[in-house]
Amino acid sequence: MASIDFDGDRDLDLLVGHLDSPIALLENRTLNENSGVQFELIGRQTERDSTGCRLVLKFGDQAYTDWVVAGDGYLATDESVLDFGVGDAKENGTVEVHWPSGTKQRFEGIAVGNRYVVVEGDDEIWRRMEVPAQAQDAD
Ligand SMILES: [Ca+2]
Ligand SMILES: [Ca+2]
Repeated sequence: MASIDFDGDRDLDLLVGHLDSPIALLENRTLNENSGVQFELIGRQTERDSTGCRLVLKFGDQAYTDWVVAGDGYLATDESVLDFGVGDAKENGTVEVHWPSGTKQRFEGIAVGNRYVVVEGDDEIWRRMEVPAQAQDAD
C-alpha cells in the first residue's frame, strides 16, 4: 500500500496492491476544507528525492516537523511529499528546510491549502496549481 495525491486535490489517496488482481486506487472523497499544506522537495547537492530532508513548518505558536523517508512499505513507497494537517490556521506560516547536505532554506508566506515545491538552493519557493474541480469531475 502506498499513499499518493493522484488527483492533485490536496488529500492523500491510496494505492493497494493485491496478489491475484490488479492494483486498486482508493480515492479520498472526504469533504475537506483545505486544512493542509504539502511540500515536494527536490535535491541538487542532496540526492534528488531528498531522503533524509527535515522540514519544520510553523503557523503561529504551532510547529510541525516531518522528514522525507524511503521504503514506506512492502514493495511500495509513498509519493515523496510531506503532508501536514494544520487545523484551522488562518495566518500564513513559515517553513524551514534542512537538507542532508547542510543547506538550510527558510520561506515565509506559506498559505494553507497549497502544495509547494522547494528546490535545494533556490531563492524562491514554488506553488503548484490546484487541479480544477471540473477537471476532476470529467473522468
Ligand atoms: Ca487526492
Ligand atoms: Ca479527494
